[in-house]
Amino acid sequence: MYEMILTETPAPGVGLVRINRPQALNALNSQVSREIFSALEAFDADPAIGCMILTGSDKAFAAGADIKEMQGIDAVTLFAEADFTDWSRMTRLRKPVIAAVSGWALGGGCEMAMICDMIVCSETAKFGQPEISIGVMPGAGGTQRLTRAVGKALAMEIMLGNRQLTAQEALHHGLVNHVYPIETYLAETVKLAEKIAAMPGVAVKLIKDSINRADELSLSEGLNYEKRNFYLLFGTEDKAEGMSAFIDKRKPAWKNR
Ligand code: DAK
Repeated sequence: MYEMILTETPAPGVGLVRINRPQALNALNSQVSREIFSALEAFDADPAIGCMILTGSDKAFAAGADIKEMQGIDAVTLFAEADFTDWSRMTRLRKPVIAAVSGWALGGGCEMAMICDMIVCSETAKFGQPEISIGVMPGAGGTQRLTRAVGKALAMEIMLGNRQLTAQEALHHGLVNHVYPIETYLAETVKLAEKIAAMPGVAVKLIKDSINRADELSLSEGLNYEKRNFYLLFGTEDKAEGMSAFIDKRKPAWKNR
């Protein structure tokens, strides 16, 4: 069904998408991007899945959008070509996505990791936005998401000076959640995803939704938005089950409803 990605469910409730274009360091051409978005959307719609992982190989998460494909594209084609430009498909996923990054996460690779809700990486991970060195600039969120993550001064240096961040620097500046040895980063990501997948599903979606609003709304609008999502959860079976289980001193059995 897919040619440039692999999918699997490595643990209960966890859907994993692996970018598999090793000859080009997982460069994201329009077919790879389309396959990634479709596979994530399929997991998002699957009631058996509660959390997703997007990963690449140990050598490269993704070395950016495909420069060989972009070389032949003009501005009007780019504007009209939804497959290449519509990365917002990823922002519409309702279940959490964790990027498991090892090796290169450059340009669109770094941007795709940042669209995910969390990033776990190996000690070999290298994050950067080198678009300026090929005469362009980030176009899938780099100037916005990286700046929010690491602050203006460092973001300027990364994007204007083509500075790369090591895994430890990325951890220090709040871009990633965890750094693990290359042998274990993926297994650790699966453990985290499995833990999230075992949580009540409606609450998971509404928490993700509310946190992502924090970047978009004023504090008072955000607090109002949060409150409405909180109220909504009082209509779920999982709210009744969670509170009863606490009082009965037993483990809750979530229905994700
Ligand atoms: N595109 C195409 N091919 C790539 C590639 C890329 N980004 N990165 C690597 N490759 C290919 C190389 O051409 C080479 O292929 P062959 O020559 O063997 O056929 C193979 O992968 C191995 O690469 P290298 O021989 O270069 O490997 P090295 O270990 O020497 O170097 C490297 C690794 C990652 C430092 C180097 O490959 C490199 O600098 N790659 C380019 C990194 C880069 O500039 N990335 C940013 C691209 S611009 C948007 C969405 C996305 C974007 C923009 C808008 N919208 C939704 C609007 C994103 C733009 C970008 O990412």
